[in-house]
Amino acid sequence: MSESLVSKSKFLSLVLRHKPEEIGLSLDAEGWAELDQLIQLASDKGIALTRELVLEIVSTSDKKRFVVDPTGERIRANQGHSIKVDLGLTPQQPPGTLFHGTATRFAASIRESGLLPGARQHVHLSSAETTARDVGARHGSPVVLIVNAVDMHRDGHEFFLSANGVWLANAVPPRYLRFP
Ligand code: HQG
Repeated sequence: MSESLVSKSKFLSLVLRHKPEEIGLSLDAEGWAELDQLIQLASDKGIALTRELVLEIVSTSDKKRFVVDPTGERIRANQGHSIKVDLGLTPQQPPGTLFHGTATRFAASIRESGLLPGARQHVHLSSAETTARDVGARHGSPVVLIVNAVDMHRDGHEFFLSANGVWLANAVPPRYLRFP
């Protein structure tokens, strides 16, 4: 993806996950925005978006961050929200083991309190260790924690799978975490 598309993709993440009010956009309860309205409000702020550009971002996003509904009228982020939206996800049985990448400087606090969603709606977990390492490296020197998802699920904790393959949990108590 070109640099200009990456910056437009980051803009979409900002307004569809965190701050729609920044451009006066409204999302419905399920996180959908009207695509035409989004394009208009963005251009009012000097961000040149067209339907074609948005569709290119949606289809080439490495993590499939966004989805356009079948009518082509609405767009939303698949996960990663800090604002409260109902993605309509149903609880799923997770793989036995999941991974969470974080920075080594957070490890002591995580040992103490477990994984907390912080600003986001969920804690993000990966089925692949390599993905988790990349996520952790965004924050600094990475460390990958192993989540005992089988026990956690058996004990009644819910797991959700986002449309783009990210495992989500409300929190992960310390007893289900293994540190390398
Ligand atoms: C850490 C990207 C101290 C947590 C990625 C993480 C992901 C704690 C940071 C998605 C803690 C939050 C999400 C505790 C958790 N004490 N630190 N008790 N509990 N943390 O960015 O998981 O590119 O909100 O380990 O691919 O890094 O945006 O979450 O380091 O899927 O599409 O607090 O963002 O996707 O950081 O990343 P974040 P994350 P996109």
